[in-house]
Amino acid sequence: AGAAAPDAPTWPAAYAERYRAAGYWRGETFGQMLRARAARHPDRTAVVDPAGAGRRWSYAELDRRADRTAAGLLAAGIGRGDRVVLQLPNVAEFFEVLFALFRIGALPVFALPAHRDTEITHFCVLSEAVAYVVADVHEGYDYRDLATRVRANAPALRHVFVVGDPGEHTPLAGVPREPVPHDEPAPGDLAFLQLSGGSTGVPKLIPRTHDDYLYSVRASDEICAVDEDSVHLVALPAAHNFPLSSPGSLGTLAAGGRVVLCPRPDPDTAFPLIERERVTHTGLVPPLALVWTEAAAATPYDLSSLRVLLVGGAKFSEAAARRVRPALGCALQQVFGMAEGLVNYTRLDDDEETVVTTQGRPICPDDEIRVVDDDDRDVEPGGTGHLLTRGPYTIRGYWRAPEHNARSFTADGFYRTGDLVRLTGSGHLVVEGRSKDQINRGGEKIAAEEVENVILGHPAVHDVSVVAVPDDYLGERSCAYVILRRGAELRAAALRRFVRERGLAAYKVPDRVEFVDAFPHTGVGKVSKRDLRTTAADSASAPH
Ligand code: J2J
Repeated sequence: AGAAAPDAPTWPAAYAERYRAAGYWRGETFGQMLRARAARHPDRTAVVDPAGAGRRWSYAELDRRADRTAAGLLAAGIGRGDRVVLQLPNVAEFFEVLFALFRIGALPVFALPAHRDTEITHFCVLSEAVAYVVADVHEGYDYRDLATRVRANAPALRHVFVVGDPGEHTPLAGVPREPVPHDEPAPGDLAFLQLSGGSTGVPKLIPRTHDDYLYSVRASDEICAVDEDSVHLVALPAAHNFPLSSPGSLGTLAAGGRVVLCPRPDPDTAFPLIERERVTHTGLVPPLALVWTEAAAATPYDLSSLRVLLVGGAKFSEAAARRVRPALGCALQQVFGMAEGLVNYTRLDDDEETVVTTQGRPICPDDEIRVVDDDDRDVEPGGTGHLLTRGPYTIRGYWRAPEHNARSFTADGFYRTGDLVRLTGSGHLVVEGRSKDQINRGGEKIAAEEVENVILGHPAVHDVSVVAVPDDYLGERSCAYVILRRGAELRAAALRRFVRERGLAAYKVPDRVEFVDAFPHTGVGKVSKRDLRTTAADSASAPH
């Protein structure tokens, strides 16, 4: 009998050895990293949380809190290798819990505040999570009620910890106790499970190790000029891979800088914080970068401390990219990254044309890039094709998903990103499109199939196809083409409500619903999403 498939496929020994020898994997965990920073400069500010009555935690304070919460989690029976779904808004406790989990070797599963019943239940069931950490109420939504409902469907879930008023659950503030000696994870162990943007019916979990992620974070610091004096504003949801690691909050903490949490990413909230905290770095998705550049022209706030604006998550148009420096007075770095690993940045010393027309080049000399046709043959130099990649911080497979892995990775371990790119002479990548069945709604990823499955659950629906429609502001919006059952009646608004009530994140609710009699088909009888997209784009640009 063959050995059981591992939860998380890993690098072959020869690659691991090479990555260690090259100094990428340094044998340090995130728990040790924070310990070292706290020892070196205990009194420097690590985290500023303007929402929580203006709290400021020093490195020593964050270190101490992580230890105490770690002890509390251990006392609750949570330990090395256990999964814990973490769903917190941009509050200081996010880092307290995160580093507590890192220290005891339990694996956070990074949910986003927008996720609802369907997503959270899936994460809990798939990961067999033993605990779920939430806020009480945020932006008018009660996460304690969500936790109660999720609990009923997730048999392995033993604890719900609440930051704030716990309701029927356990207060996070109630768990801390005196630090206790415990097992520490090894640097090669998994550190957490990140979410995949996805292109299939259910989201996949991405297993990242301390060694590989710390490398990507440290290298990002160097590329983005992050050091002890850097102040990073976390404007996007803190748990997303971009604000977490490119270079993000973890990059800033690894450098000994200061992390400022922004409760909402709008200029009215962010600009006063930039002035007050003398923010030097932040990261935005393209639609927000557009809003900020426009707002900067008339703002009374002093934004002169800003040195670098990172823009990524979706394609940033050249026209918009050109406006960043004049409007905000800071450098632009485009970042094309993915939670599965590979991250590309334009460099601070790249010429202006490169910065505004490309999505950057890989972090690491050992990031292997292939641009291939539909049959996995390399395209001509400069040609557009599918991006495949392999390297020291790119996963070799998703968590517990062997069948999916057989499709998403080549036999020799390259990850099929689903992005269509071309390489410039300087080795920079230009994102030209996408082959995966996904909608990129201003950086928020929607797997068409996940939404289609929910819509198919409506009794009036015979068939559905969800596609992207171009949009000036978000880049793309979603449109559901629906074929109703014979004689059935349904209005667009009712269908959208149905999707929301099924407990899907609001950003996945189709922006538009079109009722049709049939779908265009490809030669082999499959629904042609390409033709549907063309139809959608034509009707979007036609005068109404
Ligand atoms: C075009 N498409 C882009 C870009 C990501 C840094 C930055 C972003 C992410 C991220 C990240 C793009 N232009 N500049 O994890 O560390 C699309 C691609 C890619 C997918 C990954 C990071 N930047 N994309 O967005 O896992 O399609 O990570 O494959 O959410 O976003 O999505 P995600």
